[in-house]
Amino acid sequence: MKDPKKTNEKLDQLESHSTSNDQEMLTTNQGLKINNNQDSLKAGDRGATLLEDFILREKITHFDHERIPERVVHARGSGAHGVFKLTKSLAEYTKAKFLTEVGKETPVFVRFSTVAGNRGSTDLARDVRGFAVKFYTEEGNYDLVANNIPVFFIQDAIKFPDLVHAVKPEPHNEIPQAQSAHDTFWDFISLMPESMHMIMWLMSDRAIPRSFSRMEGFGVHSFKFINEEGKVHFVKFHFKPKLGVHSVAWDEAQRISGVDPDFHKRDLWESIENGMFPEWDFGVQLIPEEDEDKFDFDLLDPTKIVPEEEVPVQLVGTLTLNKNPENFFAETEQIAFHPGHIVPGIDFSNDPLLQGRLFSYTDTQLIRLGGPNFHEIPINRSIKTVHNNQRDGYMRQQIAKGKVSYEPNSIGGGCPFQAMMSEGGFTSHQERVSGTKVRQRSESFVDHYSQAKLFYNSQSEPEKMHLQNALIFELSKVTMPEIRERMVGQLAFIDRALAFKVAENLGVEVKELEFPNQSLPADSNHVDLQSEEREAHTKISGALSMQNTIKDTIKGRKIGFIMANGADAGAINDLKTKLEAENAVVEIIGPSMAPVKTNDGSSLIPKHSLTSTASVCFDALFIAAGEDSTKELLTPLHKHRVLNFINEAYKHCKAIYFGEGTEPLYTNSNVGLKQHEDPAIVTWDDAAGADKFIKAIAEHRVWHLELERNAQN
Ligand code: HDD
Repeated sequence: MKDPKKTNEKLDQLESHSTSNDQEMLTTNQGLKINNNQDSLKAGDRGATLLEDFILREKITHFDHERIPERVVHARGSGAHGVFKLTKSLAEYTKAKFLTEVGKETPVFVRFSTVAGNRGSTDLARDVRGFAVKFYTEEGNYDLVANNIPVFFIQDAIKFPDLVHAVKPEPHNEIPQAQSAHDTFWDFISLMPESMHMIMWLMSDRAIPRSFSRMEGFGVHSFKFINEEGKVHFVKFHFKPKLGVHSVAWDEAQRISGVDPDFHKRDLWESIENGMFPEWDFGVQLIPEEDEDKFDFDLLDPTKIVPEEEVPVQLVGTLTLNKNPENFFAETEQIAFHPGHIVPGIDFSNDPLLQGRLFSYTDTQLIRLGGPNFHEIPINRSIKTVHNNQRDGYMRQQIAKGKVSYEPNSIGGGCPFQAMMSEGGFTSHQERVSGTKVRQRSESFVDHYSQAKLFYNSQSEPEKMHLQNALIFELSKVTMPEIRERMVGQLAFIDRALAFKVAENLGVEVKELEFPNQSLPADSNHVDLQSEEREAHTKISGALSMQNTIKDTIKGRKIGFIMANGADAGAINDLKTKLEAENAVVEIIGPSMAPVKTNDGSSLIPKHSLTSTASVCFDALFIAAGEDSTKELLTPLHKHRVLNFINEAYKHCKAIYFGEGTEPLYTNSNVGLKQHEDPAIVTWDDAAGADKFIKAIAEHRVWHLELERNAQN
């Protein structure tokens, strides 16, 4: 565990805006001390309230105006402060200062989010996760407004409102919340072949992460790096979690949504409070400008990845989240990201999705945060002082001195003056462009299936099965058979076996699709989106399967210790010490919240009871040793609950360790019915039990035994 780094330049700046009520008296917003905050001012103690009561009026008025519009997408979010540390200089490729000086630390604020649900929706929705990073650099704010999926649904920003309208709750009845499993979403998707690659990711378990700290982040678009000499490289940005990429099962996600809908928010908060700071390697894929056309896809197409086998990811820095916000609204809610916040050395590509985003983000803050001065809200302020001639507007904070607010001027000595490039003045990359003004899509954007195939073919068998089941779940909720049919027609271009399996479950047939499938006027310049059968250059990419990510740590894993009176204190302490030495979190689950008396007479205070939590909230279970404890757990009052706990953990392929004397629990549960070797089930007779348990937890799950384990349910 590390010590939280208490200060950096951004946190110091925020501190100057912070207040504490500690030892202070209650006041009005005008600083007047309040003597009675319990009663309004009335004409007699049973009489009407007086309009004169300015204290009541102020309090109620402020309350009435407490809400601001939630984000139109990415409304539900969780954020944290942290630091970005550069470990390898990128000076050869970019002049951005925070990417050139090895060892340099840049303060950051990161906001994770779901996309479709409203602010109060569950963390566990099947959805893309936002991964937005604001770097407070010495050259101004740089925002990397990323997602946990490296591609996007659409190729052109003009389709974004259509996409969002399709996925959001249907307009006539506002159903369903935070779900893509409904008619309008799949209607749109089935008519948009360009979304197929993204759909493969969205239907995979990547869309139901175990935690924010166990998911990747991707800048999606190709951006540009420009070095001191003006040389250009295309760049793709990556964040790779040090804990590996891991997800929960869909069945689990649905259960967690009920038991703890703040599961991801809580995990992030508690990890940071416990000093187990979430960390990511920051990496880049670099492509010299002259190699732009060397791929079998267009680098400007946001529905494509650059396979890591073709361009390796170079790891150049570490992102660490080490401090929770002081105030959710002031920081996490009011932070305003924008892909257009860049610094010298970084520039945009002509990706039409990115180009449209460059308009949207400022525009949305104007309505969400109420005016043009949102950059002055403390969390949005650059650590570099702002100097320009912009003035006034709602809620202006800055007091600009002097009578000059224009440029050029002589009265103010010409200040503030323009910076030369050598002084860090930003200039856009001078790209040569020529063309006819057209409302058209490039033919190089027309291949929609080969990377969808690449993703599907790169998945392990259990991952493929989960993806297939997700499609069956989602499309079974679609009420209109013609949409289901059109969708399996799309899947047939990706994998015929997948399409047939899904179709069989939906009660529809796989028919060949006829294109064009969009209702466009005959004279439209829109290229027919039918993609001829193509194969991607890379056939399988190991980096696309979560199965291949880091499995050598149990840091931050939550282990439930189930126990009742008489549990073996020695065995509990031994295992707890071993797990905590590896930075796992041990939480005691008792039959109730009453202290558990162990066999040495000491008491352990449960954090949960069998009724207040569920096995879906834990990564692994230890059924604490002790015959008396087992007996109590098997009394009619608790038996059903404890067996349900064990059976669910078993079904979800988790590690379970049965201590000495727990055999009756083992045999009464579904684990006792198992007829196969299972490395994640550890029993009392295993001499190296603790080590085996730790290894199994690090593996995350035995997904490959899912069918066998579920056969017993
Ligand atoms: Fe966006 C928010 C990521 C396409 C318009 N977007 C938003 C957030 C993330 C992304 C992480 C939440 C930021 C936060 O936490 O405050 N968006 C993406 C990615 C995209 C993408 C990775 C494609 C590669 N977005 C996209 C398009 C448009 C928008 C094409 C519009 C043309 N996005 C917005 C927005 C939001 C937003 C409406 C809502 C709240 C906000 O901006 O501040 O402007």
